[in-house]
Amino acid sequence: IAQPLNLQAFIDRIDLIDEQDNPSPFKVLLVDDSDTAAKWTASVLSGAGMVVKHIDNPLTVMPYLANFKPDILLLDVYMPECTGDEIAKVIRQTPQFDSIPIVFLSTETHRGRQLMARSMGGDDFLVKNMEPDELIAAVTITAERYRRIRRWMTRDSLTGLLNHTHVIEALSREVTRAHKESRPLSYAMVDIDFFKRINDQYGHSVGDRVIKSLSRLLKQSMPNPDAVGRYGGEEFALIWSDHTLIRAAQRTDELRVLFQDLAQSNADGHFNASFSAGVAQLKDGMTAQQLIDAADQALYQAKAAGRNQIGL
Ligand code: GH3
Ligand code: MG
Ligand code: MG
Ligand code: MG
Repeated sequence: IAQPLNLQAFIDRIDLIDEQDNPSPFKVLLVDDSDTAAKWTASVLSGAGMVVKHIDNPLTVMPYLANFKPDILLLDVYMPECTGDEIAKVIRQTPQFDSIPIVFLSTETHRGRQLMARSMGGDDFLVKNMEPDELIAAVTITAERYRRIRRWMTRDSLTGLLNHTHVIEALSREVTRAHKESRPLSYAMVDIDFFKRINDQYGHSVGDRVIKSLSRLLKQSMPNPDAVGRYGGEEFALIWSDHTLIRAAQRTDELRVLFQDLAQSNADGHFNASFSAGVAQLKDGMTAQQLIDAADQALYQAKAAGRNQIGL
């Protein structure tokens, strides 16, 4: 929604995004045929708090990218099985690994050879035997930058919650897991009541603040902050992993009570807002889309029955 430039509204927008929920240590996947070189690199980086996994055969890198999920890949260039740039080229052809930064770490000092390696998809080229501080800084800068980019790709810019695409992806993963492990899974669709009225009465920036206050509440109250997404404008998705329908409904109702009691402020004072939610539990053979549709139906019931309540 377009708004006139307003510095406070702009600052309000960034504070949620910059909030890093406990940044985890960087995971480094180190590919080097030399045990001695790898030991040194690993000890320097783990000394700086990073988690390092070393493999010596570049041909085995793919499963490690998928399972270890490194924040950064440190690649030697000259190895017996194939060169680091050959591996970089293969990795870059795999869309799911395109956002993993690749840093070469080699004895190669020839500029042309370094550039050739980088043209295969490398982000940086470090020459071995550098000072420990320099190595730590170079790895941190690149890993941090990519982590920020990934965050922007998956988050909603107003609230910092998972965006529409990524909350559905998270739900799909949970649906697969729930079917495989025969665990309960519930899903709630939350929608703020009479939100158009809030916008019309107090203006869109007050409306935005209401959305942000609910986002904060949901993020703080859910067991896992990545179980909450902004599904749409004033609609939120809650993934209740391992929750039966009744338990998920109870917990969503607790959130409803917390939200209705939150004082929302406008220019003249305070007002209260509320939400309705529809909750559904995954049944045998159901897809993520069918679960969302079931919750949507339940939400419709809650709205029709008078709002500020949970539909089942
Ligand atoms: P109901 O109780 O039936 O949900 O009524 P409602 O007014 O909330 O109905 P509806 O869901 O149709 O309206 C949602 C409104 O939310 C429409 C849109 O203008 C507004 N909206 C969507 N995204 C944003 C946003 O990011 N900021 C603000 N301020 N308003 C938004
Ligand atoms: Mg080597
Ligand atoms: Mg709506
Ligand atoms: Mg609404």
